[in-house]
Amino acid sequence: MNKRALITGVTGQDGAYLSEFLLKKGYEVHGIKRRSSLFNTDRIDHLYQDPHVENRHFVLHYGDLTDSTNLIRVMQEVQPDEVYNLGAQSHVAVSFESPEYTANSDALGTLRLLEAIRILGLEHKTRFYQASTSELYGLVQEIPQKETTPFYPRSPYAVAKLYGYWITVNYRESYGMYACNGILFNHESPLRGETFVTRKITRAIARIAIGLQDCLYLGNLNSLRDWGHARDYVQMQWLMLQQAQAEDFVIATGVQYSVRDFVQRAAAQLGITLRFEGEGVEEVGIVEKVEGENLHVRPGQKIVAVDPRYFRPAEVETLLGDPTKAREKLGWTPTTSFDELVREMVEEDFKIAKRDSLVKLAGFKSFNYHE
Ligand code: NDP
Ligand code: GDR
Repeated sequence: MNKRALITGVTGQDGAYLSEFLLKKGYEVHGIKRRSSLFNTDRIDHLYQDPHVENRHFVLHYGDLTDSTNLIRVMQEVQPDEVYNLGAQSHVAVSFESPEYTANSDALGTLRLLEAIRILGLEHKTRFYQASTSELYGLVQEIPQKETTPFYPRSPYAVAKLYGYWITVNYRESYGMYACNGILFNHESPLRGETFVTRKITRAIARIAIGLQDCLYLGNLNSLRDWGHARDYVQMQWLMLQQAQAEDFVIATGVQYSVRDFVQRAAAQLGITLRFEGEGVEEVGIVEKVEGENLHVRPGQKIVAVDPRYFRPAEVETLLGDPTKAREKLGWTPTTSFDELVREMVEEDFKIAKRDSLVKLAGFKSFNYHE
């Protein structure tokens, strides 16, 4: 019998990569998706199987982490061997705007799933993965951060995820459940949501190069992050559920770059050399040299500026992970370098910008988000 997995957040970045990964391993994959007024399955449409087909391996269920009865019903129907709780209001800045909803979905949502497993008597069958985060470290107490580093969350998102972390540990210790936390540092890809900084940068740089946008407005350029590739990281989510005993692991690359570095590397991929000058809210990114062909930028042009709107009430200035435990116990090392990650993201966004430009030339309106 094929193993059965249930994924919350199946329509998100990690949900898409994990579904693909598990399907290749022969799993029957069930995903929980939210009802939305527009289609929200772009990232997994290539995996979709018509409901009229028999023996489907990929099945979607409507649901929401804020709805216990729904979660219990889906859990009962699926009887999963493995649950991956990837669903969350995952945007740190947005969590300051919607703290209560963030707590409901990210903290209580985790509890609801664990309880659903327990209520249905699945605690010795179903293994549980919780998408924990480097945001737990917040105001960092130790550099680099590892499994034993104390937490100091700095946003409603991180505080909600702190509850998710500890309730997962608590159910493991209280009920003998196989439940574990992956403390994942930032991971990105061409599927990353457009309002996270990396994707916002690669999308904007591509659009500026094509002539669809004039300037990229960002918040804290000094912020330091340990960025990996989502494709590498979902493998770890699976591997963590295949061990003899449930344990928590940090997943990171062990290398750190600033937001400013990311912008420069992204521009360089298209043959644009960027120079930053000025300080604080006055800092700007100016084009120094253009080597790429047919680009709509010229030396001296300002294409990056700071907008304090994107500053956060409390910032996480620096994150750097130590993945030694994952390497030693799970035999894992990330395979995608920072430059490869940036290249892949810029290439994909350049293709999308070209397509948008053709749409515009043909007289149709194209989209332009600034968030
Ligand atoms: P995304 O924001 O891309 O995806 C989040 C998913 O959760 C989407 O499918 C979203 O649905 C779904 N969702 C949101 N709210 C609810 C809800 N109330 N009920 C059910 N589903 C909901 O996140 P990622 O894929 O990047 O991240 C996956 C998980 O890992 C998240 O929990 C995130 O907090 C955590 N994490 C992510 C890291 C990263 O760098 N990417 C690092 C560490 C942790 P919809 O598509 O409808 O919006
Ligand atoms: P983060 O990711 O908060 O680390 O959370 P994000 O890409 O949003 O921010 C990273 C850093 O960049 C700074 N920044 C900006 N961020 C955004 N979004 N937009 C901007 O314009 C901008 N300018 C500067 C931020 O201040 C921050 O310091 C992500 C999410 O995926 C979480 O769900 C996950 O838990 C953590 O990564 C690990």
